[in-house]
Amino acid sequence: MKLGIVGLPNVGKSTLFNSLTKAGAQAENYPFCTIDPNVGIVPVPDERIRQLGELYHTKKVTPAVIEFVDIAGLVKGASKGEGLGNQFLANIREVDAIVHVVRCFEDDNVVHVDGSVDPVRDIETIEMELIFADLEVLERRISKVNRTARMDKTAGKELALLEKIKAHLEDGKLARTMIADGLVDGEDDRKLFDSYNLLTAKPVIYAANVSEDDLADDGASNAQVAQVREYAAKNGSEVFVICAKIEAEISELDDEEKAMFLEDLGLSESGLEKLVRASYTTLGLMSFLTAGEDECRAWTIKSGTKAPPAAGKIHTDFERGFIKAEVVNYAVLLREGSLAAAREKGLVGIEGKEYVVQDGDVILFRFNV
Ligand SMILES: Nc1nc2c(ncn2[C@@H]2O[C@H](COP(=O)(O)OP(=O)(O)O)[C@@H](O)[C@H]2O)c(=O)[nH]1
Ligand SMILES: [Mg+2]
Repeated sequence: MKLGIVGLPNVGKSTLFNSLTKAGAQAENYPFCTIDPNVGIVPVPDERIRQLGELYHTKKVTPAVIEFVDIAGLVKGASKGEGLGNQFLANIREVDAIVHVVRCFEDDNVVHVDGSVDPVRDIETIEMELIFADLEVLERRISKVNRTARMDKTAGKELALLEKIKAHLEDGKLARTMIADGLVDGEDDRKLFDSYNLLTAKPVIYAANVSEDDLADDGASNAQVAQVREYAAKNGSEVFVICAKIEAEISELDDEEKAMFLEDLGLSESGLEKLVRASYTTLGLMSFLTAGEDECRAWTIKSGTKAPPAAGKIHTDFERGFIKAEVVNYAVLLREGSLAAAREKGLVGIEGKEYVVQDGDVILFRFNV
């Protein structure tokens, strides 16, 4: 899963990105690497695999990971090539979801590109650029389909869809609200819609970057956060409140110091943990687990995934030769102390191809290739 961090300049994107990746680097021996300075692999904090690791005295505990990309250069006019313009837009096309950082903190030392703090105006500035970029994609497609429309009946149908999306965007609306509003019907249209890979069709999580003082009550007393929440609710998106500056400080601490620091601030979790949770819900994701002496590991899947494709996450052979899955909830396994003990009590399910994997399932796949 790949998340792109976007927003106007000076809103705290890099501060957030750096603290996310640095926190990742510190988390024990979790795999962490920086592919390039703007891409970081961040482990998904998961208490469950740590506990399973203890139970199994496992050699290696491997969390699920999220890839974050710090996408700089989005300014007014980006879709027309201003700033890093097109390069920036190409980077966004590759991500599964967008974390849109909006400035909700006052600080005279940090210049705002538009002179004042106004989160909804800022969101609209960015989303307008994304809409413009999508309109270009649509127009290119429309002229291509137009050329074949006379010979090809399905082209006429696609043209109607393209014009419908175009009109929606020209109204200043985001493509993803078409899905929510039921404006794309039928499997064929949905497939086409997805194939355009529109920027404004991607799920968005708004990260309201507040000052330290607004953190404890989750931004409840900050009027600007309320505006962001109202805006996000209209297009069915999540908001999470963060203080990038505090995250940067937290990322310097070890686990014990971190726990004390968070408690002092009246918080139960760090911004990273909140962000991971928000992105999981937004994308409809969850984790299943594998456990053993060699490795305890979390694997990310979409909610509703059946056992064979889940097995395929581990290895294609597991999916191809799938026979059955032995499944036990992680908490049950921890309580019983071993898989054998859980089996004896009949607490391990033997599941077939139609089994829908649940969050927190510990699974042993049986396969034959
Ligand atoms: N007061 C305050 N300053 C922040 C916060 N987050 C970032 N900044 C400052 O804002 C400036 C721009 O931050 P940066 O992360 O580089 O912004 P980017 O352009 O969006 O990547 C830097 O001087 C940061 O120290 C915050 O939560 N509170
Ligand atoms: Mg930056």
